[in-house]
Amino acid sequence: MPTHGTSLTGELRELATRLATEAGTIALEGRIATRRLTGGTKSSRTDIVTEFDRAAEAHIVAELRRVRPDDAIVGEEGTDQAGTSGVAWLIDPIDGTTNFVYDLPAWACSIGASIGGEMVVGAVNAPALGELYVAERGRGARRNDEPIGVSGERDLSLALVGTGFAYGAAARVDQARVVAELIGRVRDIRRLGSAAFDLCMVACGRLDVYFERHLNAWDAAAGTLIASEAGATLSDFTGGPGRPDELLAATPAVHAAFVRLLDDINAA
Ligand code: LIP
Repeated sequence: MPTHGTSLTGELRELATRLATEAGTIALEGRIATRRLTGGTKSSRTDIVTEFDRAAEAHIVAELRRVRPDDAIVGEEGTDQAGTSGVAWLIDPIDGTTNFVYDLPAWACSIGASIGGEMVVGAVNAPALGELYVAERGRGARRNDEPIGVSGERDLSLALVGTGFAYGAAARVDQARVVAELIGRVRDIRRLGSAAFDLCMVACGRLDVYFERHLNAWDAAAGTLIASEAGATLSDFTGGPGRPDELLAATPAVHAAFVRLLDDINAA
């Protein structure tokens, strides 16, 4: 079984970086060239998939199969390939598809790679903003190849908090209840529209906290590694291990206070 922290993780980092860049370019150039996007919906009428979600994933998968044919691959748009190498890829070709369709810039191509089930590389490319976030386990996180780190905020009442909402209306109503109860106890709320991008915002200190429920593994895989390598504390809403269904990332000094706040308002 390969181990991380070796030249293998360096190879995976370079591959994830290249493919996130190439797939992001495919999506961005397609968006610019296409006035009226075509596509369909998935879990609900608002859960959109476009031709460029599919084209970006197809490019990533074709390259992974060419360069590393024995790796496992799971992608949001349907790729589900078993592997024998111990390396597994989690792909969200366009995270923040609603923003992409509405021509809002906060969307990203997110690619994560794990070895033996442990995430070791993450790349999140936000091409409409010209920002590429990359992390390799144990080697920090970078934006456009410059080191990044979480904010130094220590006062929860001054924390800028990001969140998001599910595609199901009933879940969204409950999530909005939580936001309504916490908004008076933090600086403000931001709903940027892409979990991968939100996690990178915590990583670089533009958000102090990000929390969300009902994500998929591909939404969060790369971004959680980038946030963690940038110094964020990752957990679920109770302070236990984070997971896509209940994810919290925070600059360390306000993490425990935010967990207490979520408990106070019965968010979990
Ligand atoms: C999106 C997430 C976002 C969430 C949206 C949606 P998608 O993923 O990144 O955080 O609030 O509802 O799930 O569907 O654009 O890949």
